[in-house]
Amino acid sequence: MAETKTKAKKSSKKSDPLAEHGISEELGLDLMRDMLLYRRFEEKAEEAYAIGKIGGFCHLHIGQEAGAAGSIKPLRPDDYVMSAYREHTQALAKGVSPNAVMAELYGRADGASGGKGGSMHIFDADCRFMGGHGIVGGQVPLATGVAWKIKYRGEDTISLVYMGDAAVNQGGFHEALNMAAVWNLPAIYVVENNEYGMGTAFSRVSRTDMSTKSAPYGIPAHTVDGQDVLATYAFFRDLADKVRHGAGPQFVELQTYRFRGHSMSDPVSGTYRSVEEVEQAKEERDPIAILRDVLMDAGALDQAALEEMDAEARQISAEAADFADASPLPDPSALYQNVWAEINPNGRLFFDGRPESEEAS
Ligand SMILES: Cc1ncc(C[n+]2csc(CCOP(=O)(O)OP(=O)(O)O)c2C)c(N)n1
Repeated sequence: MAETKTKAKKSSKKSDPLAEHGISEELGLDLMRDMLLYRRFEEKAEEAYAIGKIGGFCHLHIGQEAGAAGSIKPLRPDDYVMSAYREHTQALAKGVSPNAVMAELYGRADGASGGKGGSMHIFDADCRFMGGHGIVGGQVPLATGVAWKIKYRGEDTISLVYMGDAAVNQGGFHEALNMAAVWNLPAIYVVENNEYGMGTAFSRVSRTDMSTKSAPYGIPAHTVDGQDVLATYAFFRDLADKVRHGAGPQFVELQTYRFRGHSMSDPVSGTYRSVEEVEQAKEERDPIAILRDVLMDAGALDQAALEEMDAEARQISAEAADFADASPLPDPSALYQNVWAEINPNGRLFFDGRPESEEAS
């Protein structure tokens, strides 16, 4: 009788994604907090752009938040992360403050890059967030260089780089992966496959599936549901550990979807995808709603707690916008700073083209 009871209980039991992925309720709630901040932060940026506070390019990550939260949280603070231009939330995930990210979007002196980089070039060496790169695929060889430096110096960090699906048809991607494979570098190449490169569907620019792209170089490929933050977190927790211990370079496709246009100046749908397609994705593939349901089913979250978290995320984002608005424009002299680097006579690298000391000149 007792045995039958246990069996019946087992078969009627709902799945428990937290336990399946070895993630505590506390960590699940943290991931929720992170994603809510990313969503509200991007909405604030969207609002600021609409009223002319932010100019130039601005590519939002709305819909893709699980990728940033799930893949960066398992990393160590001294691991390196590099990205393309859809990188605001990844910078936040790597520890760059919301104020510094927002001030950079506003082009202000207190921005992460001193207001000279803008939306596409957020950079913070202390957080080991190595940009923000506007050239499609341009960051891939650079991150490979970082991985080479890690190996050359015998460090135990890793270099993780994000790119969009369009980057895998760039020459630099292939050269970099080949070098990383030959030298067995501690690099993780992450494609955020949101199905479109601007208005071009990936299926129109590749005869083969994304998972084949690293095969010519002998680099293992992995496919992860990038809307499921728990699966993403668990996957990167294990992968980062393997790469740190010598597994060599890895290629990961995060299957995701963007809920907004390519950039702030583009329509959400347009001729390349229908309004219905976007609405369906919002309905079925919203990473925040997916985690909310898991946490509520597990009894770890209720509506009041969710609203409290959301209010906090909105507050941080609003404060970041106020901070950015109050920050001054960069001083004109900043134009001549960080322009080049030179090796001084002591063999040390210095920046700004200015010697570090009298003797060094
Ligand atoms: C070398 C280069 N070619 C063209 C562009 C113009 N461009 C900017 S974004 C983009 C599409 C990139 O799409 P994807 O890599 O899939 O990233 P997503 O925008 O979807 O995140 C293109 C072609 C560029 N920035 N760099």
